[in-house]
Amino acid sequence: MADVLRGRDVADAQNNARKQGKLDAKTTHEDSAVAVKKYEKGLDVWIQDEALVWVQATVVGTMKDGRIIVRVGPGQDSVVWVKGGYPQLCGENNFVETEDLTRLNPLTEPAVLHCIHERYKQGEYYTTAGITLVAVNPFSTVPSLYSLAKIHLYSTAQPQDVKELPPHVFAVAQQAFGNLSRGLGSQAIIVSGESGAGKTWTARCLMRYLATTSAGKRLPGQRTPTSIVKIEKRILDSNPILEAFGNAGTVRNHNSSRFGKFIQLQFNRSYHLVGASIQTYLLEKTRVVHQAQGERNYHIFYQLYHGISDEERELLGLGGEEEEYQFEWLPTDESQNDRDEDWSSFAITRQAMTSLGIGKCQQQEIFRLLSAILHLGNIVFNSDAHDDGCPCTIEEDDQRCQQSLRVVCSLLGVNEDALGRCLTYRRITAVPGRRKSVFMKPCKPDECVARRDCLAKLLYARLFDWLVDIINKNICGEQAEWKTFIGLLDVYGFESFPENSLEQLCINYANEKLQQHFVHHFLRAQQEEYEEEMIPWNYCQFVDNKDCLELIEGKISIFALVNEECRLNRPSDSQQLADRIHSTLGESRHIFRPKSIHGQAAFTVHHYADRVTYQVHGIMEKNKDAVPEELVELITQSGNKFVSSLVGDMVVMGDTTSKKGRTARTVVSKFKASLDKLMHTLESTSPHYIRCIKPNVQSRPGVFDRRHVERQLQACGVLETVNISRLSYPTRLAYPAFLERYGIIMRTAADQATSSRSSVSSLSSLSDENLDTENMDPQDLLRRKNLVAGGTPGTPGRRRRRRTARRTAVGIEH
Ligand code: AD9
Ligand code: MG
Repeated sequence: MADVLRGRDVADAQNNARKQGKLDAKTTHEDSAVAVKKYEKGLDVWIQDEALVWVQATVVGTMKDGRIIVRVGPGQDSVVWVKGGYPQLCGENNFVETEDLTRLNPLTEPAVLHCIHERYKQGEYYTTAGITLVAVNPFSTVPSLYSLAKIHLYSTAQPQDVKELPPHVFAVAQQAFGNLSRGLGSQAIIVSGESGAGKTWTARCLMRYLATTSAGKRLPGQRTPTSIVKIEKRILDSNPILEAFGNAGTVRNHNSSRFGKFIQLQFNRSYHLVGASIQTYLLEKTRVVHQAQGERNYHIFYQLYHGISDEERELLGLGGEEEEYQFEWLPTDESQNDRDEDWSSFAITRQAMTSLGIGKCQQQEIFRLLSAILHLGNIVFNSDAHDDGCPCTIEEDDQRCQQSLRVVCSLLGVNEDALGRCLTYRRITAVPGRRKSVFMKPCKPDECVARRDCLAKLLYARLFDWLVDIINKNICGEQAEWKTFIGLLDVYGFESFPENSLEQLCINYANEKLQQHFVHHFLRAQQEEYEEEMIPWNYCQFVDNKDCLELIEGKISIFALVNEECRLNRPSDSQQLADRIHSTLGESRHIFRPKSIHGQAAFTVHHYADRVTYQVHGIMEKNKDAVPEELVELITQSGNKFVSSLVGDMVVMGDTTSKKGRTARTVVSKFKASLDKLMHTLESTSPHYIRCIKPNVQSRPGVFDRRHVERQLQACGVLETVNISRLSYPTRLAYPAFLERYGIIMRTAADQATSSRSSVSSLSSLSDENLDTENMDPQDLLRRKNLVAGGTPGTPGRRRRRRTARRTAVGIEH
């Protein structure tokens, strides 16, 4: 209570200053703190620093021109002149390493950074920031942090006590589960953060916690039914499979998820976990055929390569006992440790597949397909023939290529000539007059390479979808069985590379969508609610990214222009598209021409997190994602049933419609539709947020790069979240419920006879004089006073909150 009041002092001063015209309407909390207090001698302040971002200093005096003289450094020996209004106040509890950022006073950027850093030094990786949890990645295993004892601690706490326990991902999971089991409907936990920040790790912890605790929610002595144990195991087993096939080592993260994932954990009426369903988003297919410098292909290829037995190796065409095959698409600079890890991970992946109903035979089919994809990468084309004016062919003089060709054909169940023809010729359909004529045109060498890559990407992407389908079939509960769910969202973090293409645009667009969800559902909803209720409220500035989203996905937007260019189906011209984007959308303050991009067609988008420059070259081809019909036909006619079934129902991504009458949609259209659906699902839940923070770019334990952390805190709006949470009332009650609980303090029955709203108003201004102290037992009096100060636990879910708020004019401060 005292902390909140101190926080309010600053806010009150802000309001007074505003009334007196000293501050404009948008001045933030911390600005006001600076404006209302003079830089008195001896005052502790934060000043900006090149290396440490913010350092503490003490005011020595002020100059006539407004500059302030401060002393900095451990011995307070270095004197610096800084501009007035520039340093941030340290406040009374400047050295507090609180586990709840809302208690910081004054709440400033340096204080938040300092607090998180100090906690990190003490091995405290979780900090509460209003309704979000800030999770700093330790980059080292801390077993005690996720032990069964920890799970027990959080799962056995009473709902009102969970918030009193140290901040933790388990606390978030427990709150979500608590809400669910109190009948507050479905919940969602949205995990965000940049690549390598720990989203997937966190999602795994949440899954494990929820699976373990929901199994434990039985009466003492009652055994967990075997069917439930099985389903929990299967749900957890989906992780190693998805990570093997969808994660890869990148320069930012050795286990980077190259797809987005939303998992719904389904609960029945008794709040037992009865199933789950997984939705995946936009797998990065290109990685199968192209790995940037220092990056790896998907883990499963390495696991297979290092993990299978010698007999299997022969069968899969991966080389004999002595022979080490080299694969173009398998960059290998692994140490023995990596090999051992691949070997043991492969055993886990296989075991997980078996647990999920993927039998030995099907596993062999999968491995055959993976081997075929690796061999496809070794097929090369004879460009000399093309230079001599002859059709380009598969290289005949290259022994490795020829061997790979044979292995590919045998594993895929296709004919060598047919494959060769599909890769080196393209079908042209012309309709002169009314007669349709079809002829085959030889491809140029780079076209042949593109067709080979296209085939590999197609097979891998279809295999991934097939796996997700199988997993879902084996873990999904009967629709009639489950009533509510807890959704866990783990999507790729915001990305900005030296070269960014359609993948980054989609990934960053997804992050914009999530940011908007956050802004809408917490920041804005809360502000609007207070305005509606006419509850005293201090204006708090926050960044709404609506305009940026409109620029990307609106009616006239980047996506619309890219789609239109693809529909026109003319030879792609990057410069033309870039010019159209700039001339049509140039008015938006979120897009501009990049300064230096060496003559390349590009555009820069100012995202909520950062500015990113996208190269237009290749965007249209990626958006069409066209698969030549000949390749699909080849695979459909394969003698291998597993392979042919993968493309059985495929709509050919040409330009317009398939033979089956279904429209082949572009990548951005499909991605937008799937995200809209996701947002719709999230709308129906009460959301919880976890912001993962990467303490350094090298992924090292014990290193806290303050500038890197500061940038992430700013980008995900932690400061704004804390500010709003701190200025707001965390508990809401409907008038009748409030009276039911606190009405006993009223002096007479007559007081309670008025409307519940006015009774509540008189109660909220209760002081000692209003209490019927004369006839009261002193203990009772104390208890009643504490009741008023203590508030009530629990925060209702979003929907209920909105309904309740309309009938509530009182907020109680904890
Ligand atoms: V990406 O956007 O998929 O590239 P994530 O998912 O945010 O990324 P991930 O969860 O994969 O990052 O974490 C990166 C690595 O950090 C993990 O492989 C672990 O080695 C490490 N990590 C993350 N969180 C923890 C933790 N709580 N304790 C220990 C952790 N190590
Ligand atoms: Mg991940």
